[in-house]
Amino acid sequence: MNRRSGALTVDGRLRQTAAVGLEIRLDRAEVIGVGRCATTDELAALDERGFVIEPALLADEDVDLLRTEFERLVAEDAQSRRHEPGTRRAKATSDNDVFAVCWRNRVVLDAAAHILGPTFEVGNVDLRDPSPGYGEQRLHPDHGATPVAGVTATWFIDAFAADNGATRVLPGSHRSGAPWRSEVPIPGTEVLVPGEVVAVGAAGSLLLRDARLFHAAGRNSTTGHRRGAFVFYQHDIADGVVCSA
Ligand SMILES: O=C(O)CCC(=O)C(=O)O
Repeated sequence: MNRRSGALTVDGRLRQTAAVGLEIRLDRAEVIGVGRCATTDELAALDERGFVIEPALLADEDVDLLRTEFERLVAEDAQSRRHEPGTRRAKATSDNDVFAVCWRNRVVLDAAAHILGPTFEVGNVDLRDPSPGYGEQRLHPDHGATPVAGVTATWFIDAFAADNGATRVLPGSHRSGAPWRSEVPIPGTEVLVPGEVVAVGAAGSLLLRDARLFHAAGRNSTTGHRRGAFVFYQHDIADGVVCSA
């Protein structure tokens, strides 16, 4: 099913006709894009390692607004603690003015065009906050059994650190696949897989990754928040594109 639900009109305004995927054409990125363009080094890192971390890309004022809006959306969602046990989760739709600063970011739009070509879709913004003592996942890509081209932007609404459950990534796994066979149970969460990198950074930083890259949230071993916002760019965004393991 084609979940495409909106498009940019010729004058660059958004035409939204339903939920989920919103079509973006790169030639309109100059109109809707916020901030600087991606550099060739960033795009090369995305190709080679499958991810790149951009420190403190968002201004502190924007991060403050995102935190407030995050809390509002979680409070508004009666199911926020039921989507994934031990976490608070909610969604911001693409018409949410506060989270537009995330999905319209020019570095991310350029990266999506680099991987997907000049036309692609962006999904809702997924919000996730693992509660103290929870949140660890198994390594997984952002697709099901069949690899799907895409880019996922993870925005750090709080600082991501090794002890609060920062995302773990397996460099190069977007090309090689996981280093285990599918019939072998995916390694658990307590033991790091050799080569894993923990994506840490200050609030406002961005983890940009190829959707095929194996990654996992860590456990939040602190008493604080580890709020993150996830934006998915693929050719055809289906609802529930996040594959939590
Ligand atoms: O919270 C994270 O760091 C990763 C979340 C994730 O990959 C997921 O929920 O599928």
